[in-house]
Amino acid sequence: MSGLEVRRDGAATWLTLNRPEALNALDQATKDDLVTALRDAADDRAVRAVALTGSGRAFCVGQDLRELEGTYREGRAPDFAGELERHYGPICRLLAEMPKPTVAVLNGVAAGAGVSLALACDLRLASTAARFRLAFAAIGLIPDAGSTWNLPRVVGLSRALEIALLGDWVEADQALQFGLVNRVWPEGDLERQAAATVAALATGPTLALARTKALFRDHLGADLAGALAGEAKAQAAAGSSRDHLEGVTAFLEKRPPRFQGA
Ligand code: T3D
Repeated sequence: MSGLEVRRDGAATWLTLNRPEALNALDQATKDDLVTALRDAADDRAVRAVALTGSGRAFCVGQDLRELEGTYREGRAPDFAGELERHYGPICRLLAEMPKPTVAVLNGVAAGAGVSLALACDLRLASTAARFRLAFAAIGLIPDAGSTWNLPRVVGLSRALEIALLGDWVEADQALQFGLVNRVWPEGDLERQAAATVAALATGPTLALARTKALFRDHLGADLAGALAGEAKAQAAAGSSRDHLEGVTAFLEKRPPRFQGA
């Protein structure tokens, strides 16, 4: 059985981590499949939004620690840097940089690199069953898979240090208060509400949404002049898209727009 299920729903691709017996811990095969599925989704122009979720009671508990322990038992040292370059780096970059919205649908517990994956997405939608623990310090590691970059940007430096150094659980309501997640729904409502949100993104003006996410990320490190120049360049491109024309026409005709993503 594959550790990753890939499913199309209209113009959205849903990726479901599917090792519920190990709380969707990431083993080599699952990470390989995830890199491939994300590359495919990034390259396929017909895919206009990507959702990442988990099966069972967890979203993802990060690195498969049994696999890591197996390495030690064989008398080998794990190649942490190589592993980050091969899997975690590409996964996080694809989620953050692909030219379409990415959404983590947090159905349950997220720990370690599972939190990092959620942070790499553009949006995080959670159920009341979701809870978060960075968990790296508990096994003597530093937070990786992009979380030292993403977490302070998402919740601010002080909260990020609190979450990383103290290693406390962050419950769903607290995560919402911290800005760690964007929405929280009762457990039974997550599937329907998240599907509606992802479908809305997948039928949106994809080029404009792609440029928006790229500009927000790029401009975190830019000065005002650089941001204004970046906006001018991107707006020239968005303004010549068919979806821009459709948006204006739909407004004037008092009807919902039918965006094609081009
Ligand atoms: O290569 C690199 O670059 C290294 C990168 C590392 C990045 C990381 O992600 S480090 C952080 C790894 N994650 C963790 O440390 C979390 C470990 N898990 C837990 O602390 C607990 O499982 C939870 C608090 C998340 C949930 O607890 P609970 O009591 O609800 O469930 P459980 O009984 O602990 O887990 C259920 C099963 O899932 C269990 O299997 P079993 O005993 O029934 O056969 C457990 O071993 C398994 N499981 C949970 N987490 C992992 C795991 N198996 C492998 N790897 C895991 N990370």
